[in-house]
Amino acid sequence: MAGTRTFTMIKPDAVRNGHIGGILEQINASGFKIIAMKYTKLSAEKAGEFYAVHKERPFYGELVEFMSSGPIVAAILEKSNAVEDFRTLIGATDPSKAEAGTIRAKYATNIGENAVHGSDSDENAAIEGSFHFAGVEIFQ
Ligand code: FUP
Repeated sequence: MAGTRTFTMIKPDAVRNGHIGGILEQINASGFKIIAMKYTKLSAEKAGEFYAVHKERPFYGELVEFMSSGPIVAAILEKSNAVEDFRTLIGATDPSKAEAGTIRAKYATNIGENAVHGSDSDENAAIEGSFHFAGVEIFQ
């Protein structure tokens, strides 16, 4: 059975461009409940750790630099079929290929600065949620 939680970050480009409110509104309107949330900033070291799976990719250095370039909003979201439904809501990694109306189509800058993160599996949703939040910071 698909899990009920996913993890998201509103990335530094979307925060800089004033889209926190618009993105959270769309997340809520799509039936996701926020059960943990914080406005924070990743150090380069923490960003590197979060994206360690991409370490060998050519864009890793830029990704780490970008993700530590300014504040982000991190959140755990709850909904049935959370991971898949949230990835549908955010759209393709490359915003030029994202469906019209998706969060990335509306708010992303380019493939590297693509406004939001969404976990790609239930397992990663749990790992990424614990990366940012202690159990006492999650409220159901
Ligand atoms: P997604 O699951 O849609 O966030 O995409 P990936 O896990 O494949 O990529 C994670 C992040 O790496 C993206 F959000 C942005 C960055 N990236 C690039 O900069 N260039 C690429 O070609 C692919 C990903």
